Amino acid sequence: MRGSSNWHGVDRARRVLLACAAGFAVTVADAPHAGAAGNGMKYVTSDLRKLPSRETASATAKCPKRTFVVGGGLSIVGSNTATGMHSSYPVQLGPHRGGWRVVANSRSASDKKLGAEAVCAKSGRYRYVSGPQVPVPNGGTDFADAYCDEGEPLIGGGVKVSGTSTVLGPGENRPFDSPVDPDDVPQDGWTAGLKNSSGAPGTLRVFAICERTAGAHAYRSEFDSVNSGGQGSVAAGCPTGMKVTAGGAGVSTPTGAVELADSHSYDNGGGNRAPDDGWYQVINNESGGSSTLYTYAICRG
Ligand SMILES: [Ca+2]
Ligand SMILES: [Ca+2]
Repeated sequence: MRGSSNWHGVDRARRVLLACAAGFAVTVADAPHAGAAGNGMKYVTSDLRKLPSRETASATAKCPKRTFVVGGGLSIVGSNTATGMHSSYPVQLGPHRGGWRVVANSRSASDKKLGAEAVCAKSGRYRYVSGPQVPVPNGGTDFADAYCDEGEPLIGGGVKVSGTSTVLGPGENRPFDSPVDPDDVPQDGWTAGLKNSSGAPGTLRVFAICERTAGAHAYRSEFDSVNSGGQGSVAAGCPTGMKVTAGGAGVSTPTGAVELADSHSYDNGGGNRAPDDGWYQVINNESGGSSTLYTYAICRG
């Protein structure tokens, strides 16, 4: 089965409690010409880095100075079901520079390469919300969230998992819809889940990037089923005239039954060569049955 849907997933009422209880670290960034968010987006990719056999490796894409990181992702060259996402999250690289860092897992017998992508806005005002660090004991599964304030819609988000185990990585990583607001639009925050089977304690942290300027936003999802034992991908496109700022993935199977892999923006033509047209996501389905992958794209006019 394949198609479009409303935002999948049952959002957890406990998120509201978490948002109230947690001491979020919040910073606010103002552009030199705040106000007119416009349509200016830069898509920056890092140099390819070696992803050695049976190790983790990281890559960082740097936004141009005085732009604002709003999303990002990773690519694995020569990816297979033994390579996947460990972490993918925004970073501050200097007083006026942000970027996107990714960590990839390899359980593969051969070396691969990985690259990071950063999506950078040339203008606008943003709030960067770092959710609480959630401990996930060995053998356990837990979730982490970061909330945007009402009236400051989500424009991107990411996830950071601790450690260097090549079996650690988020089982979902996506925007979500608050259970208490009246709509079913996932503009309220970012969430991720981790099943820890590494043999050691782990932690999970989620970041939400929230837009403080007025503007048009669209939240899109597409889904398709992925067979057991294989890799599968789903692309979610933005409406004509809008540009993708970020994206993520949810799955129908329990967190940890599938591994997230490549996750980045893509170019569908549309009059330019910029990868501004939507979000592309790959999963490794190691569960015993088929799993449905929901790819999410956040788009801005
Ligand atoms: Ca909502
Ligand atoms: Ca394009």
